[in-house]
Amino acid sequence: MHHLGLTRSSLKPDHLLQTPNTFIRTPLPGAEGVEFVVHVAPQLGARFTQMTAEFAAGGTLGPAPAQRFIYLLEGALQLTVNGKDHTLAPGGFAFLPQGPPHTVRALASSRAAVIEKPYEPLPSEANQSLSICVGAEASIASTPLMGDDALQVRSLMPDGPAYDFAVNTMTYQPGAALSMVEIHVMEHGLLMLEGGGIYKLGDSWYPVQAGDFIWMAPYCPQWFGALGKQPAKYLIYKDWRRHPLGSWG
Ligand code: UGY
Ligand code: MN
Repeated sequence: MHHLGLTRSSLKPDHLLQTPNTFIRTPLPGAEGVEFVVHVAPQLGARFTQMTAEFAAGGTLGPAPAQRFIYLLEGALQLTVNGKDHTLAPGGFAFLPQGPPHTVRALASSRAAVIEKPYEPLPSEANQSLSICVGAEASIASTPLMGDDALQVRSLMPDGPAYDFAVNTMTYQPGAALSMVEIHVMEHGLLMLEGGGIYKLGDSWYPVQAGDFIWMAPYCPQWFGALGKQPAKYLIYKDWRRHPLGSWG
């Protein structure tokens, strides 16, 4: 079915809104039984990739070219790393530093958000050991953003000087909103998980809903307000804890 060229998707120099009716699937090297929607990549100016991996039962990911973060959207995945098996249920996640090999196999038809980022080492040798981290979002305590109980943040990545990106979920009660328009050096990859609302990106305002993906370039003005009768929730990536001048910092 076609829609006479209509879509909510929009690409501007400082942001991308990509809605499911514009998703194109692609295979990637090493993965079997998996199709990928590559939402954002260095080809667009981003310094990371974010994809949705759609697994058939038994499908496997290929080796990671960089640090890898996985958040399971639906289904069940088995992660094997350092000789240990972990089963991820929806809301389960894993951070895998660059280097130690791992395997990811779908125990059922599954969908996962996959974020990959080349590691930016600190100039000093200190504090550079990164730990594998496997967890479940439901067991992470949430904190209100800037004291607003209607906007709760869960940090899924370990924090510390060695880690160069963060992945959080943000849950907005109906009517909750960011308390300010943010403009910052970090870029974002954002997957809407539940509900919807209005996203301001640059000088544009977009209705957004579960299933949509957004990339925000560094300094893209951004604001979100949740609409509707159910909470709105998104998964959000940002680069973190690195000097903008890179190895000079
Ligand atoms: O962490 C963040 O910068 C977050 N508050 N940004 C956003 O939700 N657009
Ligand atoms: Mn932000």
